[in-house]
Amino acid sequence: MKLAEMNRKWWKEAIVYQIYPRSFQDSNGDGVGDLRGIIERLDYIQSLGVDVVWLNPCYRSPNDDNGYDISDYREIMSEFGNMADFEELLAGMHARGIKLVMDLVVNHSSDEHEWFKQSRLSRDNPYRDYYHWWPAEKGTPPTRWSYFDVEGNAWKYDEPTDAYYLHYFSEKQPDLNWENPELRKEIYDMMHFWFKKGIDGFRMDVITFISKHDGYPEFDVAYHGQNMIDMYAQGPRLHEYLQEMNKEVLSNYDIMTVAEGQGTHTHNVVELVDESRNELNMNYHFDHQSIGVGARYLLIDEDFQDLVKFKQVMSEWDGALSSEGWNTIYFGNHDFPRMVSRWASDAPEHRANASKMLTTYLLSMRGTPYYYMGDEIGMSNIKFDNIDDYNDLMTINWYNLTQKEGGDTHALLEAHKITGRDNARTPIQWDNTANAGFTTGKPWLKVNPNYTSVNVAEQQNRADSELNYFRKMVRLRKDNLTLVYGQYALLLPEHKQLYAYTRHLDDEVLLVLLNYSDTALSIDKVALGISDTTDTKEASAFILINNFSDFEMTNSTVVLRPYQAVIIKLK
Ligand code: TEU
Ligand code: CA
Repeated sequence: MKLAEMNRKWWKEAIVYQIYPRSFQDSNGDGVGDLRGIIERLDYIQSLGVDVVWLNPCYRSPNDDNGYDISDYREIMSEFGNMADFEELLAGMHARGIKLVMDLVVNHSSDEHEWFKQSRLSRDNPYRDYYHWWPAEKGTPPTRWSYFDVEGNAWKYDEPTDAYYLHYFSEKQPDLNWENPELRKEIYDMMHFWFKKGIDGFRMDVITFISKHDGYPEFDVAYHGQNMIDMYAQGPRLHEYLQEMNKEVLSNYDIMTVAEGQGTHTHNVVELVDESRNELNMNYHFDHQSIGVGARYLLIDEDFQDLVKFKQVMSEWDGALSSEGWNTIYFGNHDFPRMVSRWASDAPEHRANASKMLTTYLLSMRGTPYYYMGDEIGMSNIKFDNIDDYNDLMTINWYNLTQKEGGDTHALLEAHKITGRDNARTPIQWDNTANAGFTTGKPWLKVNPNYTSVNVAEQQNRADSELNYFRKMVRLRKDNLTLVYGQYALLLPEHKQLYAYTRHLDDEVLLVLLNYSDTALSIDKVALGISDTTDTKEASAFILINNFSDFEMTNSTVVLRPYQAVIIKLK
């Protein structure tokens, strides 16, 4: 790989930091994070060195699904502030050289959106075709699975017009009908509205689901339940709509786009992100997230940490996008548990090193890293014991459904201690004062009790903190284009504890060594491309980053401590 031959783009070289506004900082004591809270913390965000902030939805919403149910796309959620706050936030970011990417949620709206209120009034209302309706006289609608429905049924009967409407998510999130050109035009106008305000891109919520199959045919039973996701993502006009959106809106601005790529796999991702197709810039996949977990997010095997499988998935994704398109790398976001609990270890003796190791991974792979707020201080899962502590409608619905079926609710709760979405939604731990400095009121979701020791204030000036390690790793990536564009090559694919790879650009070769386990390892030097005459002292001179203070080699092996991460410049 040669830098001169790379198609360089700012969004390929960017590090994205995700902010879930509800849990970042509360400015007015109502227990809910808000835009003014983010404004108060802008200097902190800048201190991280990140280039882009992705903000979860902050539009007007009745909050059935925390902002993913939008009732007005051109207004700010009252709990979060108002448009003046938003403009101040955007200006504050731009003044600090940070770009702002918003969430675009257009597979569905809220049932409280004016369009839907109209649509359900009568069958001949002008807004009727803004949504998907199945008239009751045609009988029971074809099976469609819903993520957030208590019955798992995506059709909801609506009395006034004796018809069912489609909702892939909760019944308060009716799916928009993209087949209707008027609806598409409304969406494009709304996107222009935000781009004209100066935003720098969109993360597109379940965008792969927007095209529905004509006449809603029955899908093969093999695609029933959660498997329906793959059908949802194969709507016949998906690419036509994205190309139209690109032409009408995206191509007019210097912005970035990323698909939340449900149902996207290595065999079809290029259709979405190949530049010559003029659709989207990036996609994030879910293939690694399903390792070790099954339906309703239950743990399906003891071997939850199947590193060999993980390496294989991530390497295949790198390969799929090595010549066309561009990859993304992430462990967690507001839909997944805390990365350190899910992918490494939050045991007190390992948490800090494990989270630094995962940070090293995210920021040394090819693809744009999406880093979730709070991970920079190594926040971990809260692990609620009680269903009443949960706010997330997904956990609550699945709990109710399991109860209704006479299933094992205890097992569900135990599994959700590892997998539940609320684990990542607990407030940011700023300091060791009440409520971790997040709010002076009662937080909307409990603060993780470990805030007394795990918090920003404690880590801010401690040289070897997780926070300062993150800043250092950000700097390293920004200073080394090899970490951005370099060829990725996996070493020792069958190793069950070690994830090792090289990144190669022009004449430079970097070796990344990550111990993904809680036991020390010794690995044959030659297998890693380190000459057996190199000694510890020599190698140390070429270490670019290390989450421990030392690094050990014998004549024939490299020794890694539990969760140790090292990047060595080989050439
Ligand atoms: O997520 C869609 C989605 O794929 C999730 O339902 C995911 O499968 C689940 O969280 C388990 O990981 C997007 C948003 O990110 C999510 O927060 C919303 O709830 C959902 O869309 C509906 O808008
Ligand atoms: Ca508030």
